[in-house]
Amino acid sequence: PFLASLLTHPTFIDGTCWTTFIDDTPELFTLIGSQNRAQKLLAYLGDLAVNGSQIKGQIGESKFKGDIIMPVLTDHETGKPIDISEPCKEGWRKIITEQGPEAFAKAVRANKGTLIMDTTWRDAHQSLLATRVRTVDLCNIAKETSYALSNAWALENWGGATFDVAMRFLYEDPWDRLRKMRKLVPNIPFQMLLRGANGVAYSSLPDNAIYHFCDQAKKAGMDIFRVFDALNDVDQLEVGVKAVLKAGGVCEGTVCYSGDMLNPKKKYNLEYYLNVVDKIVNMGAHILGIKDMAGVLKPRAATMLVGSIRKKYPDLPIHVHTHDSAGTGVASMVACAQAGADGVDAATDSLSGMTSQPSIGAIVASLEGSEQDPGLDPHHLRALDTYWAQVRLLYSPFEAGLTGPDPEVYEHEIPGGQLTNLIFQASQQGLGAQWAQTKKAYEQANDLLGDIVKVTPTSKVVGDLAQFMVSNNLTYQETLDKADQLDFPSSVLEFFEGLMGQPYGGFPEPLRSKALRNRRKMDKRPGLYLEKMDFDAIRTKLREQYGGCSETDVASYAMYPKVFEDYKTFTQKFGDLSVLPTKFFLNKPEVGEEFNVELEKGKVLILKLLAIGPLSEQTGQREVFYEMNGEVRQVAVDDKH
Ligand code: 3PY
Ligand code: ZN
Repeated sequence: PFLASLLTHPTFIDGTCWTTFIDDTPELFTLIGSQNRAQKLLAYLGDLAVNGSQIKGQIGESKFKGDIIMPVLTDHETGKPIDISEPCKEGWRKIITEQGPEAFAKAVRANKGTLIMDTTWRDAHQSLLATRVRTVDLCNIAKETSYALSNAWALENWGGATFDVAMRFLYEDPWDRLRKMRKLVPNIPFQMLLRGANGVAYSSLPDNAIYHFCDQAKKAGMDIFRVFDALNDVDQLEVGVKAVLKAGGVCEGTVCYSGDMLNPKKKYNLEYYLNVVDKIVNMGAHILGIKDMAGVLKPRAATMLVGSIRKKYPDLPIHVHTHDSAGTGVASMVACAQAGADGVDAATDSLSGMTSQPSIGAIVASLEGSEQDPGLDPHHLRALDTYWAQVRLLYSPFEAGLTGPDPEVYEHEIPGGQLTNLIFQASQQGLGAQWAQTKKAYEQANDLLGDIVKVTPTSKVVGDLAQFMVSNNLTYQETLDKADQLDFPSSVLEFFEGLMGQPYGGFPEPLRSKALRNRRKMDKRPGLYLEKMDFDAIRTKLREQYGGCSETDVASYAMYPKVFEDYKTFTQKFGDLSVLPTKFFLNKPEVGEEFNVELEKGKVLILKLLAIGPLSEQTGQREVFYEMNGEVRQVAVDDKH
């Protein structure tokens, strides 16, 4: 019917030239666009109906497939619902946009209470749900969040694994996510996690790629950049810090906490940390971050570490991050607050605990009425959490099946997100019994590598070596003895080459040389060896390949060339799936079930699965019939069973 209407359109019939035709009849071309998009969407939905979800890491279907009930925030005084038709305007971001990063740093330092950064939009789901929470589910609660968390330090909502996973597994543009969130939450600062000279990738990139990335991120709406280096290599860290400062962002220069500084037998002690902090301060970071990625910062150590830094640097804002793996997260964050931290991290209750951040409700309750009271309304927090409780069930196919705290983390020191992944992998491969062995191997692998700081990407190095030892049945001693013959995982070799920077105390020898054999050894930061990234060449390539590209596409390609190309190939076939409600992204629709997809504002498709045809022996395909806005549409789908 569309083609018929096009061919019989008077302008078409009388042969007026095409450009005038496009200008004069834009409605027809929006129609072409949405027809095209609708057809692509149908290709995905047809595939889903026949084969089920193909999303990597998904096991089974969502536990909850109902309609999400949205929370209503009420005003305490009037008892009436708060009008959220427009996002809230009050919040800490105003200081950043109106007065700049230094003013923000001063203001959070001068603030009496301890502020909370909510990590629900990044680290919480990275740690519990394999980073799979989609843009639509973040945006759907964004306006309520802008009110309930208007006094928060920030929302951590980007960076870390979200960048890679958005494109690789969710077929979403991470920049598009950022821009959408920004529109809906103009008042609360956004904070991201930047892996220093690695950007948001897994090993070092040329310096100009980091500068380009930070500049684009700042322009797209990012405010605060938590910059860390996985080895606390300050040369590596400095690349990120400088790039953030140049872009005009708030720079949270971060030291990663490892081991147990109260244990005199351990490698990293107070003196070590204070030394790294001195260097971060000298780089000109606005804020000091302490990143306890494994959740091994016990309350007494927290008091000593934060207290010592506070004493040495009375004006330096301190922001602490932890994971609740051992169950001590609330106690540690309370200790940090009492010792003088200006901000601590927490996650919405339903996405908190264990490998995620400690519960926001629990921290707020613990500090309530004290000098450190974070100034958040517990009723509003709980209202928000009713949303997240439902969303967690929607994403149940990505649960790792964690059952409780793991105090053994003090020995193996596996970071939160990785701990979830490793547990998940062990249970998937039926290696439940081997899990204990993997944890032990992780500890040994860490020792073999010289007791390094472990967080992305170095945590992957230790994890890969541990799995290598388990699967090849290698003891600690055998790994050392046979190192010159073993085929080590590539991440281990990259680490030994120096591609992730220099570990404190140097590389372990003779293991490094034995493992590397003839490979290069870099003894300075890798950026000094890498060629500048040629951005003009990338722009030309992407334009030729895709008929156009944005500067944020260029940044995505610079971080993850292959992942970006795969993502583009996918969207060319299936369109932009970020508009599809998660229920119908992850689960087979029921025959006869009607649902809506808003392709763009005001352009809604009403869809219903009508039938799935029989398998054709010749083609191996099935016809799938959907009703789309009242018309029957069919799509041929390969049956992958
Ligand atoms: C990341 O780099 O993704 C992390 O979350 C490190 O903790
Ligand atoms: Zn974390």
